[in-house]
Amino acid sequence: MLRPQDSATRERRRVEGLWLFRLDPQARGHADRWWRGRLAEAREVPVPASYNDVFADAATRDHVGDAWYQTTVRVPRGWAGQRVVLRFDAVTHRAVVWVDEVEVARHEGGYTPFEADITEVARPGAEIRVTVVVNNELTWQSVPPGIVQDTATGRQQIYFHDFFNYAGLHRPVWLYSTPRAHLSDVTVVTALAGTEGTVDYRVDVTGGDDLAVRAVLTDAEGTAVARATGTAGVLTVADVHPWRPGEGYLYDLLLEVVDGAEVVDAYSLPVGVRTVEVRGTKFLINGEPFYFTGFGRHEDLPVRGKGHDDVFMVHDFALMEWTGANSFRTSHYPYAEEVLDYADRHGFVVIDETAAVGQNTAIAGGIVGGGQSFPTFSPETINDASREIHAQAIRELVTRDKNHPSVVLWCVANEPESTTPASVEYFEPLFALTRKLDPTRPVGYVNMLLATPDRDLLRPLADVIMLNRYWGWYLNTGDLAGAESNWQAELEAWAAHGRPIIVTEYGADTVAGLHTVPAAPWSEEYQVEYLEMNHRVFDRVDAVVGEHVWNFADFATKPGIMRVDGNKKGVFTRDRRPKSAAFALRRRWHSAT
Ligand code: BDP
Repeated sequence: MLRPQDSATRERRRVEGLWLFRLDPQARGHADRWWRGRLAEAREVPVPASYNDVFADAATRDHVGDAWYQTTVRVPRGWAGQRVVLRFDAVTHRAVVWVDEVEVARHEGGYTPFEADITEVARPGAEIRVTVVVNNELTWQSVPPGIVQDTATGRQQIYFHDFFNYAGLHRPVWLYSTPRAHLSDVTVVTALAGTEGTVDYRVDVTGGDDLAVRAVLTDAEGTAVARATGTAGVLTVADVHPWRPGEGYLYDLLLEVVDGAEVVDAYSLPVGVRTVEVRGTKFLINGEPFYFTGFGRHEDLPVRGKGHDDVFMVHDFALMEWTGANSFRTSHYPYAEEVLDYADRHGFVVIDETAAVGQNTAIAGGIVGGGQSFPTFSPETINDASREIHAQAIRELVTRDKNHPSVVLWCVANEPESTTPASVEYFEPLFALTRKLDPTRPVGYVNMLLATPDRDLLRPLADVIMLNRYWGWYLNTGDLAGAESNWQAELEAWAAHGRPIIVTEYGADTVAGLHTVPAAPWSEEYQVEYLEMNHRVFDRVDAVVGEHVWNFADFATKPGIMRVDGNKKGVFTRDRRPKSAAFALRRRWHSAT
């Protein structure tokens, strides 16, 4: 599915602003067919945004179930004869969409796009009514998982991950046109050999099998550097300017479907020419060892929740650059495509993660899960049906992000159970699927601290070892000397496997403005000393090829006795003010590069 764009043959418009909005706590909307007319008893809600925090009542914030959105939009008259498509970049966690009285789309999964060809129901020049029902329930058969409980006081959502279960129309909604015969997919794979680069391209054309395709690659100065024809081909670039970390050099690949002299459809794709490879304990980009500095992050903002916001996107990148970060992980779900485009253009390196977080009842069954215990993988909990939903999420992630040069590594799950034969059985096909979908990038999962090197069983499936470790925080709390020696011993055990290691999380909750002498947990001084201890350990273990601090900024979580107004492991506060740790990281990361 190609991202909408304006081209010589395509147009798009954003369907944003204030939509009508109504919660459906009694789940009546489907039976009463709320899509059949103007949504009654509706409030206004901004799109894109999470709905949870924009109002002032707990019923909206904590709503479990369906929420209805509705707007009207006029289909441009000039689109007559074109294909008309309605696309949602992300609706969390699932959606059904109607145009007027016709159901046009259903989608499971909160962080990847879906669309509907609405040509038959959208008459150019006419206004259409778009109704969306958003459901935010997490069950054993969703990614991420959860449990919905009916209690005497209402429905409650239990979930096993450490960030607030925001819901809504989180990213842009588009109405766009394409010609009837159109490009429907593009895949590029790039390679480097000395000063020469190659771009292998493959396109799908729908509705025009007999039409020809031509491809032109243009450099950043606007000079055409290679041309080819056909639905697949190789473009060779002499004296190639590679995409590399810190320098997001992009070519433009213009693809045209042609009928003789007539251009039937045109689509252009930014292309970064680079390679990625794991060799021994090294992670190579363009054949050179790469060391990841940066953060695990969240799409999380005051009031907007997980709503995409260009202002904060640019600001967050600026702050990451200021600290000397060269990379980040899309913890714990695929981020907005705007973020990946920005990373492409600015030479940021991205570990791209699915929304599979919380597939681990060893963590969930304790404090997080309200004291109940369940097997993680079983016919009654995470089962074959869940795995199929997880597989679909991987398909949608790879399909969406395969052409981004910034993406160098797929992460299939964060901290899943990884110590049981059931976990191997669950994950083996998912690793195989990811590799089949994209043979060009390494694949991994993020290991959690209970799955020590002697107990973890998933490592042989992964190309890279990714570890979340909290020595000095959850373990050896307040005892950095003890933490240092335990951490060193554990990392050496992992290093013995001869794979690159990225420490994908290390962090300490820190209340901005809390200062102590000597350094004590929750103070800014402790966060700094905690990070310095970690860095001493990393610098002593050659196989460590990356450090991502948890977290870039403080973020919202569900309420709990482990959290004070959310998770405070941010190097920046939720409103992006630096804690002392930000300056310490800046000193280390700028001197390293
Ligand atoms: C890790 C999780 C992350 C949490 C973090 C923490 O991957 O989502 O927020 O711990 O406890 O286990 O701060």
